[in-house]
Amino acid sequence: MSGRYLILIAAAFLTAMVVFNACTPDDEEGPFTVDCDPSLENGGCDYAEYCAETEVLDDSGFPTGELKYECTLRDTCSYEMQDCPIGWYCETTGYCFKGEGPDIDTAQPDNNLPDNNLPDTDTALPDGDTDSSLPDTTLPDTDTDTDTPQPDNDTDTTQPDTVVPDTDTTGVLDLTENFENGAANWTLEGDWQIGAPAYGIFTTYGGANCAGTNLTGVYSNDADAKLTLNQQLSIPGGAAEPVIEFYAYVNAEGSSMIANDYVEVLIKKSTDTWESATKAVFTVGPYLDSSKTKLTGNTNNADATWQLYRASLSAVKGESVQIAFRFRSDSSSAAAGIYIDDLHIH
Ligand SMILES: [Ca+2]
Ligand SMILES: [Ca+2]
Repeated sequence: MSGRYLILIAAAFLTAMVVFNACTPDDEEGPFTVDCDPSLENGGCDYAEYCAETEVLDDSGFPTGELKYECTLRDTCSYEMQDCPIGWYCETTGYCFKGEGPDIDTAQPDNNLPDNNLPDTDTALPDGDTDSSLPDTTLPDTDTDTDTPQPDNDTDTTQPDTVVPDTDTTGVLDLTENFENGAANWTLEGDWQIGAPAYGIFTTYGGANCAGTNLTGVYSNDADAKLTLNQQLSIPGGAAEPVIEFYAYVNAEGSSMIANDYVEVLIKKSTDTWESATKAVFTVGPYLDSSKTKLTGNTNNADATWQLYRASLSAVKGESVQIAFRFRSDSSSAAAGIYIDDLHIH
């Protein structure tokens, strides 16, 4: 290559350098000005700053479509108020950070609902929603309390119970009657009396009083008389078996084969008459006829003790019923009678 060519090449190179430099934007104004790097943690900015993304404007103030990143001071905020712009949350340091923020509620598991940047304040409610500003529409109630007066067994009183039906009726019924308050709760017909027995067994099962078919002598012939509990009973409809149980002294003409004189327990639904009422069938009790519905026998008084009798009320589950002890006797051969104490319906 000759010296002339070398000079020409050098001249062309210098010319190109001048032109190139003239067209290169300087670092302060150019579209690729990078004060921070968004790929770095916090863009490489100070803690009180964030790596802001802005569009580069041209000399006339119009967006060029190019982006630049600059460390920018964060907004200050109140952690309690969470007063950052939408899409930002207030850190405990008092600076706004982008995002939804951590779940502030440590007492409840997060049910995957977004926190909406609001601090969660519910720590006592059983709903699984950590964001107290959102209604609980996701999680079923899981409370298992046994309150029964309310149709809703939800312990969370701020929300309607729309998920779990109330099947909890256990414990509604727990009636105990020891007859110590006299006849306040009862309607007595015929031979029925409440008081201290002065005949037959001469003692109560407990306390001073019991109920009985004439407490001072033998019962009447041709009797048909009820001892009726005045109140209506709501028999639970749940899984538990409702029962009626009581202690009785039995001394009445009859046997397992035939009940000449007897007491039966009638369970009357609102649609029944006393004649059509259900008769309790006893599973426990020594002096019963073969139908297990009539207390009778022991006229020789060989067993002068109080004995437990028990019958299921499952046949009237979920019903409102009234209970009566019905005493009937035939036309002859009376005896000491049938006494009742410590009635328990549950
Ligand atoms: Ca008693
Ligand atoms: Ca008789």
